[in-house]
Amino acid sequence: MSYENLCNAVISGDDAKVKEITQKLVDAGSKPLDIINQGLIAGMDIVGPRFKSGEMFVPEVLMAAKAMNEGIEIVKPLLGQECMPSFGKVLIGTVEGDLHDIGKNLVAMMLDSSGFTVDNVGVDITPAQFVEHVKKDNPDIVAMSALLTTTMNKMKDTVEALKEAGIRDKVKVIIGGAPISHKFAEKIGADGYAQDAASATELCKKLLA
Ligand code: B1M
Repeated sequence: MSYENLCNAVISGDDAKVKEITQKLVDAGSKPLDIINQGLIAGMDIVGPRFKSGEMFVPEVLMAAKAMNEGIEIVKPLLGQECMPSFGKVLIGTVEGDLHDIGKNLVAMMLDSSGFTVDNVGVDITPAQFVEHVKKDNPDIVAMSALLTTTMNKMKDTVEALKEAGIRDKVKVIIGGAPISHKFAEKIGADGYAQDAASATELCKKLLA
């Protein structure tokens, strides 16, 4: 059993195989962090670009992320002093008035499986609620999703609310969702726009580098 086998099992979303290989690597004395980085996360690192290029579709990505999480669950208790690596903390939610969460959850899952700490605060999040979460949870990045043209302006309101609360400079703000564009992100003063889950992960890594 090798890290490559594990990586391939993640890519094919085969959670039974991921569990089996992860356990065998643990039993063989592999380091938990090596299993995570060279097997589990390595698999998601391939899934991201494949999803972006259209080689993989939403259900396959969700299966891969689920499979990866099964492996993480086995390894997590063994980490002991070795801390889970984290690129940073991302607070993610769908804006006020908007209940669409499939894409937002996909972005959250991809970030989580790429090594970010993710605080997924749900849907219909008002600007004031985003501000409260930022104050309470101290994220590095606020990620907002909107699927409706009628709710996308809530992203602007949230940026304004962060400014009014005096905490805009403490966080990076990224936005995404079907009606969103680079131009809109610039217009409302966000730090970035991502078209899909893989790009969102790349963008977060870039913003925190
Ligand atoms: Co709604 N809906 N919906 N809907 N829905 C759309 C968005 C719509 C385009 C359908 C249509 O008319 N053709 C349309 C919006 C039109 C517009 O505003 N221009 C629409 C409408 C009108 C509505 C209602 C108003 C319908 C009604 O009740 N009359 C209503 C609104 C409810 C509300 O939110 N208040 C409504 C309700 C619903 C359901 C509840 C039935 C359901 C949502 C279920 C759920 O999410 N739990 C639903 C669905 C499923 C859709 C469609 C069919 C699919 C959306 C989806 O999940 N796509 C959608 C039509 C469509 O897109 N074909 C539609 C798959 C998902 C993986 O993609 O969300 O785009 P997506 O996410 C992508 C990227 O956008 C990006 O990454 C993801 C992965 O690549 N991304 C980010 C998303 N968030 C990101 C954040 C980032 C970065 C990237 O960084 C922060």
